[in-house]
Amino acid sequence: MQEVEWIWMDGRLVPWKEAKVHVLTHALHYGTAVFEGIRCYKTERGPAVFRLVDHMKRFFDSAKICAIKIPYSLEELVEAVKETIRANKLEECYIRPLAYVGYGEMGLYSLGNPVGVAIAVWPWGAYLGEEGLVKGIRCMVSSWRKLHSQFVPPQAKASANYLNAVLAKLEALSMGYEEAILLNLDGYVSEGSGENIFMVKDGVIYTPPPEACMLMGITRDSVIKLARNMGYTVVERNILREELYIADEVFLTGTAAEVTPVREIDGRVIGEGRRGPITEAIQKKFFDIVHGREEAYYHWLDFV
Ligand code: PPE
Repeated sequence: MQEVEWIWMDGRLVPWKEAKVHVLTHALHYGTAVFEGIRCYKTERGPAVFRLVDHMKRFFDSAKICAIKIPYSLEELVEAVKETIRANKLEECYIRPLAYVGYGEMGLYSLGNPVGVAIAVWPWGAYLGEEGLVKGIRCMVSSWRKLHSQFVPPQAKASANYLNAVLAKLEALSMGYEEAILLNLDGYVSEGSGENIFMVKDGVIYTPPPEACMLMGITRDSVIKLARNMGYTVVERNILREELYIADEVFLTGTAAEVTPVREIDGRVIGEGRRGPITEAIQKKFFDIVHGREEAYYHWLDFV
């Protein structure tokens, strides 16, 4: 990863290399941490963070679900994000807020341990490759199932949940694919290892509903809204694995992945085997919005 100068840690900016924790930090042992992934884009009016307050609200919601008490207010962390971007003089970056149960007592009961908060920013290009954004990527349906909400809460962006995602991602790459799609315990499509999923069939856009055990993505929400504003019908309903195979288009959404077309799943070519027209239209609109070229969506931008 590309290092920058400063990381915000527990209320102050510390040099990148000094942003460290003790090896007996609770979260390292038990995954007791929550995080966010946010992007800041270059616009004509300077750097702008996409849906910063919505991401921070989800950060606090994730913490609440996991009984992690963040010792700052939402407003303080929103300001801390902007301060960190300014301090590092970045025009575009990825932003990673993290709240973790720190060093104190060992063992599962952790309510007495301090909670540490960090905000790191760094330049991060296309998550699934520049070529992937244009040509589409190849995915496999993972042999790992998506975590069920009766085991751990998928709607919390909790570090512990990501072992599931990491296993699926490693498997997909070891099999020569670029990304994994996970089914849930009911056998319906849930999401990608780090993205939500959409499919297009006969001009209608479909995406799994909240009960499909995925993270409620902010990019997913943005795409549903902008697609509806563009006149498309978007339906939230359960999707079967084989429906993906015969879809006209499939695409993934996420802060890191942005809007990435899928051109192949499990060796089946999706549609024409390249970025489909509806995916392209949505992707173009998304990039116009985040880069500040759409005044109607300025309310989604937080200028640094
Ligand atoms: N599902 C999962 C499991 C997920 O991790 C993400 C984001 C999404 C859906 C999309 O959510 P949103 O970013 O709000 O649209 N994944 C983050 C972490 C990726 C990583 O490799 O780390 C991200 O995109 O920042």
